[in-house]
Amino acid sequence: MKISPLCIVLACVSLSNCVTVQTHSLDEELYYKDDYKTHPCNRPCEDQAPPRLCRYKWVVENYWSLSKACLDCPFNQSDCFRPHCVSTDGVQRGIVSVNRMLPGPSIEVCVGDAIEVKVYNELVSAEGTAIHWHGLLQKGTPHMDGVNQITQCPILPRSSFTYRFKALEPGTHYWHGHAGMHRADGLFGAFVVRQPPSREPHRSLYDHDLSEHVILVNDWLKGMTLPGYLKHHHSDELTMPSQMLINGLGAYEEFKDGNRSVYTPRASFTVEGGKRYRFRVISNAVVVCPIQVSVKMCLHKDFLSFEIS
Ligand SMILES: [Cu+2]
Repeated sequence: MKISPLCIVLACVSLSNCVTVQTHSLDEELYYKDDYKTHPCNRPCEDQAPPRLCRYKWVVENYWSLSKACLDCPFNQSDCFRPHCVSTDGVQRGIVSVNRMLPGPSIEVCVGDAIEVKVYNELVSAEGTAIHWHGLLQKGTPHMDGVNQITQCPILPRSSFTYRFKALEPGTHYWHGHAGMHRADGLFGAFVVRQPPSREPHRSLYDHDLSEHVILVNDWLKGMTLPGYLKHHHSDELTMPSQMLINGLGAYEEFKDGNRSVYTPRASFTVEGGKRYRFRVISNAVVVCPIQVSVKMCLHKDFLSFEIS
């Protein structure tokens, strides 16, 4: 059992949060790059169907964009989609990630499902962390809201904490780190709560509501946020984001003889002509908000694709 001195001083709202933190040994399988599309809770929501228990294992780490896991990315574009390759805007920098993904794993469930997320803190920076479930009201489970030092003690380094709550609010939400600058350094992801078509007020407006049509937008610095924040507030220079990322992908460009020759993959979304799609848009803006989103349509022979910038 570990209880940080700070927890005691601040008299945590729920002491049980402190005592359930436990040390652990990490299992390699936790580093598996989970494909959210195959999670059993990501399913069509049906009337009368019983709710499910939806479990996730997350490892919060300091990690690196364009790490050696990326091999020849961005020069070989397929390498950019290798497990644990976080290509972002093509600029190498430290990040804070869940399961070495950016954005982190999506949670996609049906309304009423029970959520269980075991979060391991493996930050080498020895910082505490917490995960907030943005948009979920936590009725009956306020101690699971994930706000560091307010509703829980931080999850200490080399420790874990299991969030357990019900997804009671249908809609497009997201989760994010709620300690230090973690949210700005990559600790965020989608949280979609669907409901049966009979209860979905917008159901008549679209034919498909797909995982790959969730759009997560965030502003992105060239380096870790803390030095940028300090520079912003204590020097004459403002630290403004160099890029916007869409689903973790951004615009690295290398010019040779005046021509763009190399670039990291951009987010693209494919739809079929004549069909209507629901797009769920999430902003994890930290410095720059509001965000303006524009859509560039590309008409191909038998399908339509578009880029968002
Ligand atoms: Cu939030």
